[in-house]
Amino acid sequence: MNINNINTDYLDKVVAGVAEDIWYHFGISSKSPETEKMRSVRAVVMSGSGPRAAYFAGEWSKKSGAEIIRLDKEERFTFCYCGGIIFSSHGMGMPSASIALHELMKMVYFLKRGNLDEIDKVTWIRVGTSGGFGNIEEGGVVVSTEALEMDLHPYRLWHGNKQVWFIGQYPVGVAERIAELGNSIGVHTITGKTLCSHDFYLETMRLDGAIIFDTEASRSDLIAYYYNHGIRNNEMESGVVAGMLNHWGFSKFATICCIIIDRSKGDQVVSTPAELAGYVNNSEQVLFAYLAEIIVG
Ligand code: R2B
Repeated sequence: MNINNINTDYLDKVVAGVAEDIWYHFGISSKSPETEKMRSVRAVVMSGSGPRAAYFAGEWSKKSGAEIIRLDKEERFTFCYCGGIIFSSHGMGMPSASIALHELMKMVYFLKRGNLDEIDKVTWIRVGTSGGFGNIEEGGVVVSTEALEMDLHPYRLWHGNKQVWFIGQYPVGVAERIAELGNSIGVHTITGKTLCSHDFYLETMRLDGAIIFDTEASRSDLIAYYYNHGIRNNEMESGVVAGMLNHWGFSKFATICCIIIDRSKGDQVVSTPAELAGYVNNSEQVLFAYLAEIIVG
């Protein structure tokens, strides 16, 4: 872990009980009694949608026999704790996901009483949906090796008039192991770079938004350009996930996304609800295979 990049001045006061940290968007604080039941957290699983986070917790409860602690406040994020795992939603897009990440990282620091070795043992996994860039069919799964924005540079933010840069790399050993497990259970799983966009329509070169920048030809050219740079899928949160977790120096984290549309074929998600459920189920199976290995095995 990189102690210089962690706001220890503030977080250590919270650990000591001198300050109360209110994790406002989750409706819980460092003084809430629920925290005592979450001290043995070993993984944080994040998904875009709240119902999906709750569903994951339900599945983990069936497998582990552990009870689910579910927080009442759900208008921003859904949060469940079950059997050593926090299951949380992060909403859509990097501004939303960054809020969830700040509060979840602070929570983990508090739960592990600021012990960096214990904090680093926590594995972070985002599981989501994405568009594929050519060599992977709908229902296949991509595990990110690096997250890049549309200019092929990693996540960055403005601080005043300066840009603050983050690192987009994912731990390769984790990504490769997840892909190996995915393939071993019959889900076509590849590793590759992920394009992380700020917009579902324009930045992703769609021609079906309210505003367009592209033509069919420019879209095809751009998809080929990204593919040639190692991009295998596109979603909207992997950049901030890698950026913030790398900043603290976590060693184990991943983004696992199923493909719900082949972007070289079009823009509209035309799969039926049953087909979509099947695609999403593939990423869930890969997730649970990995959780079984790191938590149970
Ligand atoms: C994948 O799906 C969402 C957009 O439909 C977004 O959160 C993402 O990354």
